Amino acid sequence: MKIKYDKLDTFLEQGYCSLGEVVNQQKCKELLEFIKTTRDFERDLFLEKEDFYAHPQYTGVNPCPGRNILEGLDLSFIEQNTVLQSLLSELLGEEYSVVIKKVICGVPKKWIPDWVISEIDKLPVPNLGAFIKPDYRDITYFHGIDFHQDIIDYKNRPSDFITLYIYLDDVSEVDSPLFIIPGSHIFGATTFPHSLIPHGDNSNGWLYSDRRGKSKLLQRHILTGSVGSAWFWHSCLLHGTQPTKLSQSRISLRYIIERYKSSSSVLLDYVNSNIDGHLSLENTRIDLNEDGKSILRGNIINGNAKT
Ligand SMILES: O=C(O)CCC(=O)C(=O)O
Ligand SMILES: [Fe+2]
Repeated sequence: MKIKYDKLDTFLEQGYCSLGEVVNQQKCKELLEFIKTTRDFERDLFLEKEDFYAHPQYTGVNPCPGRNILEGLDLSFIEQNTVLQSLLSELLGEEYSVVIKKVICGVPKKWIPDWVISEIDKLPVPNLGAFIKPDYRDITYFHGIDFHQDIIDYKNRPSDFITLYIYLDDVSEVDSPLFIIPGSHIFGATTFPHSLIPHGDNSNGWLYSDRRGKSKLLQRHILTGSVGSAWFWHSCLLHGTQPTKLSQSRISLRYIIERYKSSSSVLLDYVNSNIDGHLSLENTRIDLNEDGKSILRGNIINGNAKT
């Protein structure tokens, strides 16, 4: 396969692309400062316990049209970035489009009330949205998240999109960096929680099985980087984070970007043609009940999954 941009080599082979500090750092810092002025992150995010238990609501608690802090902001420093535009055009076709963009906040334990800590204890997806005051649900809040594929949110949708992730903070190993598992897109979409068994002496090796007879030994990779660093990955690439051990947040931007539906074959189609598995699933996860509440405990990335 002949490609214009060498940077896309790793996407072809490993399902992700590391862009380095591609986004204007000053603009990222300004955006971060703005986000931080919109609320008291440390003391005012969470509902009162009584209010939550009066009407527990687990779905519809993430940013959506009409409730998204990024709506109305000028993000041309990202969306018109020429490097990003060139790479995304080659991968997805020139008329790619943004499905959703949002701010993600990794919340430190210190900010979370004790009753919420008990609710999310050992959950595979500790999305805090249910416990956040409605006005502040224009951001997604996590306290770590187990290894998953972003297609988890898109049942019955083909793998026709990528995730673009941009750090607005400097992120070192202790700031809850993202972990990705390069090459893990190769079995296509598999059901969450995934079959991942630690392998070897260090904590990098994982034996990944598609539960349909295929397995592969893969190495985890840690995405550390300074403000403005960006990556994008295939919708079936496994990734996650451990909760931050520090008392500060980690704020990032996350875009879902889809290939133009009717354009002729693009690079993503080629990558998909090499996938040995399903490109879409009817049921992407088995951890939630019909109210959207988690019914599973145990978290692979933190080493306390039930086996
Ligand atoms: O920022 C994080 O901690 C993980 C976010 C993530 O993987 C997602 O939103 O899909
Ligand atoms: Fe994700």
